Amino acid sequence: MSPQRTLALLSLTLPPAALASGGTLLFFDRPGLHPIDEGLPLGNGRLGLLVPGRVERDQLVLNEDSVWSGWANPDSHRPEAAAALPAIRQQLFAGRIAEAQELVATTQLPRMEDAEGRSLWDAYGTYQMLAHLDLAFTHPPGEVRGYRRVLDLANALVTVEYSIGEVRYTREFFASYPDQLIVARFRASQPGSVSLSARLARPDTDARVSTRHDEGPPGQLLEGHMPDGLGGTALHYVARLEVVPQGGSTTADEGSLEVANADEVVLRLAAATNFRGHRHFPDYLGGDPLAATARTLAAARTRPFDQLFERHRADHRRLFDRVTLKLGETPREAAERPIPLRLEALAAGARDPELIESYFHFGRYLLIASSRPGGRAANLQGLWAAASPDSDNGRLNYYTPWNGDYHANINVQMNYWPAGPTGLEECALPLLDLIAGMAASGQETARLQHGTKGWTLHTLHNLWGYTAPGWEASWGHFPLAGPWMARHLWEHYAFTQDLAFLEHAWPLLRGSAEFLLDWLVEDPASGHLVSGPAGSPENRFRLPSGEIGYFCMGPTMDQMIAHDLFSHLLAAATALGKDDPFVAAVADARARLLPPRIGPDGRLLEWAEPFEEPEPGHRHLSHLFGLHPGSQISPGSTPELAAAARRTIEHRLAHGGGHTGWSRAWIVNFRARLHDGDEALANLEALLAHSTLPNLFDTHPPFQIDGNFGATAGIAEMLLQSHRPTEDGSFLLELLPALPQAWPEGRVTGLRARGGFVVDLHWVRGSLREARIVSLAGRPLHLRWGSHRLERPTQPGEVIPWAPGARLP
Ligand code: FUC
Repeated sequence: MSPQRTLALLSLTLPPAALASGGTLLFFDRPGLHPIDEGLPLGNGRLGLLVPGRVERDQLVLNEDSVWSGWANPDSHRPEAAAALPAIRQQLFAGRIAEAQELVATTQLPRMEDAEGRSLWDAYGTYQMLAHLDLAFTHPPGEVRGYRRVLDLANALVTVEYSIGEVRYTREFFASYPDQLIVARFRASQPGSVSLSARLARPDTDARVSTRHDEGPPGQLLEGHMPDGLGGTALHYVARLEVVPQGGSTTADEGSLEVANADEVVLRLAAATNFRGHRHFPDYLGGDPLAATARTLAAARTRPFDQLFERHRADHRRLFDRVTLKLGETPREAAERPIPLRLEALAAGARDPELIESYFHFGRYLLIASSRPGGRAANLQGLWAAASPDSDNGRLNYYTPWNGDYHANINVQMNYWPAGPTGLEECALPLLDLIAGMAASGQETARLQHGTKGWTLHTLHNLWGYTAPGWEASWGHFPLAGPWMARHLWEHYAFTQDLAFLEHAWPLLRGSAEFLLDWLVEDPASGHLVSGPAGSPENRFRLPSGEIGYFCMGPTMDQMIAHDLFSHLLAAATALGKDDPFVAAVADARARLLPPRIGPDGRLLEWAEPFEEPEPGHRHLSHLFGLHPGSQISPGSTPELAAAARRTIEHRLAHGGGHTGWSRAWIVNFRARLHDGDEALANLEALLAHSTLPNLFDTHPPFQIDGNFGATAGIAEMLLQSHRPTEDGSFLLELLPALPQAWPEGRVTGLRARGGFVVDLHWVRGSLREARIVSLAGRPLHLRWGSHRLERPTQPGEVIPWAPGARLP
């Protein structure tokens, strides 16, 4: 905003229609300064936009989810790694941890430079924003009044409105999946009042921007190639903008597109790269993004704005409207305040159940916006990255925190926790593509690095199929990331009951189990099968000598992941009627796994022994994997382990745990699985109070989207759980298992349970008033609410009402 213009921050009251929208409108009363922290996100699963909404000069951030630097690195594996494994294992079994770690460091990790001196780090690359869309508006002189910015989650629409003089200005933005476009419209309450200039820019890079004079409306083309980190270039990216004014005059010069005194202006924006998809390992590039974007814009020219919007709205609502949620009433005056003020009030102790509804809807919205078939899986920032000026030289730095990659030791998995429970399994399809890609390159990691069959990866994964260990042992070496990813194949089947999908996924599940069977070794002391050399993601322990260790044989998380994958493989084999020696070998191996153990202080052991912890409040709670997302531990089936899990959480929290957004979100899920409803809510509120940016994005810090998704799943887990398998191949549906006292009355519709059930719940005074279950697949139904149970067969499509608590006082 220019200095001569002061923004009158009027406190606006939303119109009654907005209040009735059930927590799906996010309201802000001022523009954003920082695009990531305050911009309003839009996305069609592939293209993303952040709208700060500044009045005079706005800088929108445009993303395309395959915009990555770097390239596949053929030297990331260590051919000598497998041969060193027996020695490392022997040292670890003998307690010679320092020695073993030394050997891990010298034999198991990639070299940071290849023979030609090229850096591994540069070749790994980074996800980055595509471009800025710079907009400059010309207004008559006068004060800005009545500013509001709204993200309408139900319609996936951002609007910015303000008045200057007698004129009310409106901007609308959406990102369309059906038309693969970003669309904006600028209007004013008086004719001839829209004057703006628009410009695509990718500063401090070699991107070329040119004004187009070919067919169609005036437009701009931005294109360039990403550095491959090996001295050349790789990915080809393209963005095309066109401007369609009504009335007024338009000038298109090489700098920008200018429209003066129009009644209305529509912008259409297409973008693409030549990345062909994760499954195309190692031939990732192909196709012509110049032609593809030209085709996209040409197709859109046949549709007026309203039609483009209607097609977008219908597509979005088909997914978004599947779930409704009512957790309570926030006092009207509080509910009408802008989101940042509501977050502040919550941090000061106010209860705001409608803000939690909004946060839940926002999580579902973000998954729809960042993960749709045809696009990439949601990365660490979903798909919203923004370059920012480097403090040293002021040039734009395109690095995205943690490379904006796929971290597979909690983060990318957490992104997909809400998909099944909140009715968005289609949005998990890009993840299933990603897993197929991981398996393709991860076969090399299994063979070259570990000397095993099957496939796996470690902590890091980029667009170029990186599956070798990361470059530091303490965080980068995590061979059980593969089986953890593979659990999502089973989850997709569990929610959808799509047997054809399971058949298709079987080779990947089997490949993951093959890796495990080769990787696990017998502990000479106990005879159990253990994983190792292995750590507990990113955590460390202290040896009696004072030395810091990370590796042991049989850390709890690895054992639990192996148990989980083997269990899913066996369930899949039953569902598919597969009964062969391989399946028998998996059953045998599962029975021999070192089980979870409780340490002398009543907590679950994280490593092979109760080592001292230098950081007792560590953000990862890896050894609780069996409680969530796994199902090895539950209060009903393993009460002692569940009690140990509770003590583990309390110990972490007492030492400052839960301080990153995703860590806090995971704790919400743990507490829900332990049926500790009040504690689940307390952690959810802590997440909103301490780890949430003004635009509701989760912050690590900085922005990391996993916490949004993890907490959305956590809210669903408080209301419905279905992780416990039953003997007849179905699942136990636990209704309202972790309802906090602060939500005595509420309603949820459209939650999904494993086994193919749609669940609506209505509760009053903390008691289930009525449940309505739709059985999509005809699986046996096992319902539980408190001590009440219902067990019965079902038919596909059958609707089952249940009102066990109706007679309760
Ligand atoms: C994991 C975490 C970090 C961070 C990074 C992206 O490795 O340990 O806290 O979230 O991923």
